[in-house]
Amino acid sequence: MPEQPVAPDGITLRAIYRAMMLIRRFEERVNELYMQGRIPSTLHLYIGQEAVATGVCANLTSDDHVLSTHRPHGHALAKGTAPRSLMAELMGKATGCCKAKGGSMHVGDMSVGMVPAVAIVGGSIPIASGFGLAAKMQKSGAVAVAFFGDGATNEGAFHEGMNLAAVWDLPVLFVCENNLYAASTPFATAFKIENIADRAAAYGMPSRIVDGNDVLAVFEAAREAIERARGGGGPTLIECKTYRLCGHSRSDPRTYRTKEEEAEWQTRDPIPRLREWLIAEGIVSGAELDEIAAEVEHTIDEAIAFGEASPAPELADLYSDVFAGEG
Ligand SMILES: Cc1ncc(C[n+]2csc(CCOP(=O)(O)OP(=O)(O)O)c2C)c(N)n1
Ligand SMILES: [Mg+2]
Repeated sequence: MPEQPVAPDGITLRAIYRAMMLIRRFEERVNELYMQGRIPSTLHLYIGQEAVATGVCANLTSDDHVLSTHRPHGHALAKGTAPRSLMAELMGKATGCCKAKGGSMHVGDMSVGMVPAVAIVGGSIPIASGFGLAAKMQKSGAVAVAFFGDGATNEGAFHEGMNLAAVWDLPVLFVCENNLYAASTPFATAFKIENIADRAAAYGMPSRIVDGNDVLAVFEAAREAIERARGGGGPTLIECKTYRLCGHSRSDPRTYRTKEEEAEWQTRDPIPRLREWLIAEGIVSGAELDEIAAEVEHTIDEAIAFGEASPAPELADLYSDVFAGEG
């Protein structure tokens, strides 16, 4: 039996499977609720990319910080945000993780190190370097992780954030989720290079390319980079090659990609892939994985019931938690 990866807080392969299932089913249910008008605003779903958030965050503790994007639900859940408070936030309820002031694109929970997400493409990258600088100055031993898409690496903020982290040897992990599209723009029309990881050399930073649909490959690459960062060895760029199996946001007809391409990536779906491997290696039985899935479903049912039963925010709280030192 292969050795089970064990993260700082004892996360095992079962927990990794559970985390991926939670993200997948949470978002599938959220999408249904959205279509029924029970969730306002808009949604950018993470379906297909679950192995990235899960594999990276399994190496983190709540003292480490995660910076996310307009597509943050998976990062938030993987970092330990409670499903019920995330669901309530998406529903715009006072019990939400940001008391309804965040909504889908700004979810976060500082108590678990999930910094409220930044929906400006590339915007989270220099902020991660700022968290890394704070950790270095405070000698806290914490790391900061920035998740971002391929499109973000063509923003100036990517250059600034990467360069500062490199010259100051900051404990930061830059995780590019290259899902081959920035909204409807295909990778090949926006890049003259094949691998975004190549850009790390321009900052004197090590890099890795991993199969972003293989959670164990992501886990191992992140573990190595995070160990180096914690030991004072500076930042790393990890490029995870992946694919979003859903549309970019609400009502995306996906005319910019072919049905054949989608079908091909469907065969590489990270969740059935892990399931089949766990069963084939005799690590976890199919029946036990089904039990995990049922337990996940129960957690989501409970989160939906909690969100729906929760009150809307009070008008009197409109300005609370908005300015430091007030409300
Ligand atoms: C600075 C900025 N420009 C444009 C947008 C609109 N926008 C939102 S998501 C997105 C595509 C981002 O692509 P990528 O970084 O590859 O992330 P993905 O959506 O693929 O996860 C764009 C252009 C934005 N939010 N911020
Ligand atoms: Mg993209």
